[in-house]
Amino acid sequence: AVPQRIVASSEVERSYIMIKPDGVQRGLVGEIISRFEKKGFLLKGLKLFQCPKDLAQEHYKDLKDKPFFPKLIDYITSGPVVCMAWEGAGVVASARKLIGATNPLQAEPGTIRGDLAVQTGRNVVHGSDSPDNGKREIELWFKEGELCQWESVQAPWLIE
Ligand code: IDP
Ligand code: MG
Repeated sequence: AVPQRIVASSEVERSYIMIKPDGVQRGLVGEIISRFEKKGFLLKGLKLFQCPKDLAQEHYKDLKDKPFFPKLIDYITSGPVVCMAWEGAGVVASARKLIGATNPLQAEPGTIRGDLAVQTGRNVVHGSDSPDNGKREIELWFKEGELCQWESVQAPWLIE
């Protein structure tokens, strides 16, 4: 395999991870970020952001016909969210594992939702469900120039 650090950034897998308004209100920002940091993925973008309604609707457009859609949009726009772009081979599937099942009561202990939440409608964090959606969502939530090009000093100790 080609070492990750010499792959052009556009080819590197990225996931859009977002701490939802309940995670921010409950003081879980540091805890949630640290799970991804400790795992060894690379943080490429980070901001606290009050999401407008149209952006929330676009982000969740695949769910627009679900009965809970209006409540979901109210929830996501109810307070600031923390928007993040995380990078690394396999980051999308791995982040979904770290996050746990959509319903926090079914999420395994040790996962973010399994440890920190009790209801689907307040499940504290979002993670992209495919590399294509990771790219789409990062382009949706971040503007040109908001991502940083950098390399962690840990890289040689994480990737052989
Ligand atoms: P995911 O966040 O685990 O990918 P999705 O099915 O993509 O789950 O749903 C997106 C979000 O919509 C969920 O994280 C949750 O906040 C909300 N949601 C999904 N299903 C329900 C439901 O049955 N009731 C209320 N909210 C829901
Ligand atoms: Mg989803």
